[in-house]
Amino acid sequence: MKIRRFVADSFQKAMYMAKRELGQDALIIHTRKFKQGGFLGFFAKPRVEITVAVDEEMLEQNSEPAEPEPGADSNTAPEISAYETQQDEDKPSAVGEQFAAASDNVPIPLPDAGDETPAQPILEELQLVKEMVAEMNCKLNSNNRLQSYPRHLQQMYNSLVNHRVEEKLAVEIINRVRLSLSQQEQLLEPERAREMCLQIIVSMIRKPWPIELNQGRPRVVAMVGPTGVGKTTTIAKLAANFALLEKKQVGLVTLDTYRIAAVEQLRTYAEIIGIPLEVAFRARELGEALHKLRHRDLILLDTAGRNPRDQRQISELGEFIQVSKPDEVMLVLNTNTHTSDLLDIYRRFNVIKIDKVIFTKVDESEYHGQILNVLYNTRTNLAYITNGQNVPDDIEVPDPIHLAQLILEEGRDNA
Ligand SMILES: Nc1nc2c(ncn2[C@@H]2O[C@H](COP(=O)(O)OP(=O)(O)OP(=O)(O)O)[C@@H](O)[C@H]2O)c(=O)[nH]1
Ligand SMILES: [Mg+2]
Repeated sequence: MKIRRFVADSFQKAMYMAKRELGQDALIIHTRKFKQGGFLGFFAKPRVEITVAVDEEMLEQNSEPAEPEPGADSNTAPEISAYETQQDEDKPSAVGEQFAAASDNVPIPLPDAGDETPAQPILEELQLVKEMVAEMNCKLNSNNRLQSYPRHLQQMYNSLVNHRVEEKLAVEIINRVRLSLSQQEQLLEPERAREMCLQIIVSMIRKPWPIELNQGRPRVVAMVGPTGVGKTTTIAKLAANFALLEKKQVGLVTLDTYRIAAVEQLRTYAEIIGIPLEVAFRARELGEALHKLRHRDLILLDTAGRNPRDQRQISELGEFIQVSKPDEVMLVLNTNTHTSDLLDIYRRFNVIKIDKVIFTKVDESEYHGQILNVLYNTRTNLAYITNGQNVPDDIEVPDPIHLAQLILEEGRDNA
């Protein structure tokens, strides 16, 4: 696979150049808008970069020069301000889209810079609309393209989408499968395509990263998240596993003093496991609590469930996090939540810098695509998944292959 970048002053011009260079079958795998040049942040020109992948076989077939655009010759062809070529198999890409017809649009000529005619804002708006239409065309084309793929690739796409993998991500996965197989393999080897698809999902999930203890000082881990997602139960599971199975010295601190029952909930677990629990009402007490537990191997910090939409609550949580300076902050997410909400929760909690995520209540969720969507979109590592109410059993460091199978194969049942 060859990956190339094209930068121009509009999406359309960049697409035109990519199409002329690489042919109709190239895939847009990423688009980005940015500003270039200017002085002290002023007068910078808006630029559009598209990253395009093409099968080397296809590139050879396309070595014939593409038909010139109507009305475009070497004099009228849009200017490319930067052009980069790169061979990079592993580079993560955001959205995989085919763009056969979209680039057929002829760019609207914009007035020269400095031309302050009243028509300029209208022309710019029109240009924007054309770009949006071109993007929508890309999406439509990707769906049309899918229909021309071998049936098992279409089924794979349906499985992913049925399993709540975002459509654009499912398209990207299927396109990556296609690009990594020869045409013959694509047509005749469905099992090979399935294995390739699993491999691609595994690479998107990445290696899970559970708690690793420090040498000579305690590892401090804070759990944060919305209300009722399972923070306290997850802490109890981790504490029991580290203390009873791995024979480590564990200590608990709770900052959740909003509800009496919350302290009692954790105290009950601490007593059963036989480990100390400190309660901190204010930042000063948090410092004292951590000092008391300084000889422990692991200190787990429980926090009150926070409404991600309440900035005051989030910044109050941030103050506690600043005082305790944990080695890692884990965002606990309920798997049974829509991707858009999960991403919103992540974005709002990430004000306090999230290091890893934990997905709880996997047992209650029929679908698992949300896990992939969040991990891929946020590029955050998964630490654990929990799959039941039993302490300490219902927690595990997920096996990415098993997770990928759940995402692909349970979806297939529903296809
Ligand atoms: N089915 C299922 N239930 C879970 C899981 N983890 C936690 N729960 C349940 O979810 C409920 C809430 O759990 P808590 O641990 O109190 O949640 P929390 O995030 O600490 O809640 P707040 O402190 O109130 O924000 C309890 O009934 C738990 O037993 C899980 O993996 N699967
Ligand atoms: Mg709790």
